[in-house]
Amino acid sequence: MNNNYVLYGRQGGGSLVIQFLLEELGAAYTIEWVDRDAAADRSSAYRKICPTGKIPALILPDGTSLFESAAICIHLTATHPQARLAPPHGTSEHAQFLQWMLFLATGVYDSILRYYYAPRYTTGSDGHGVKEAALAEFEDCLSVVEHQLSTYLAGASLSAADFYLYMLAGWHPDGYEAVQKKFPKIGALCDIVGARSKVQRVMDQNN
Ligand SMILES: N[C@@H](CCC(=O)N[C@@H](CS)C(=O)NCC(=O)O)C(=O)O
Repeated sequence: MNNNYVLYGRQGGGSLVIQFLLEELGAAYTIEWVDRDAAADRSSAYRKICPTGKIPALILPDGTSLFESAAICIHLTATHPQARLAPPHGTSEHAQFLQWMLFLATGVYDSILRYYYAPRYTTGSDGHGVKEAALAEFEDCLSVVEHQLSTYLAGASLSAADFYLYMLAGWHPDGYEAVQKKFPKIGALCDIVGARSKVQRVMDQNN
């Protein structure tokens, strides 16, 4: 066992936020890119690491493997409190942080998955209606965020929730430009996150 994290991901996929956080923390990690088709096979070796076959998954320095992006993010903030990527535990800002992490995972992330994987969500011959409804729900979720947002999602400085939102906003089918136009406060927050050199480095690696 080495003492590094091992991140399992796919370029531009849900591993992005984990990579942002690992970079921000200055943590030692390696990345394994997972082939989508291979992971879809229930007997693939990857299923032993992540039983859902989805990315991201993270192997912790003690060898434990974790899946579910929000859980991984929350764990990283809890084990690196000095990095202040979440408000202090037990405060109302931390409660808001948890609220947004869960909303981003179950509302925003889930709806955009339905857009990109529409045929899975219908027994009909094409997923067109599913796709349209999914995009509408994704934008509804973003408007909930937009209406509640001041500068950051939780507390007075950047938290993992802001990095998570940045990743998800970038998956809008019309890109960040559409988000900036429709959701100016989210757009301004994305500008702050996207201007960080570590985020830019990760984005370059994911192109
Ligand atoms: N709830 C999961 C969702 C993970 C997920 O669906 N990841 C996508 C990529 S962004 C994936 O691996 N899709 C492959 C598939 O569904 O076949 C999380 O937050 O980690």
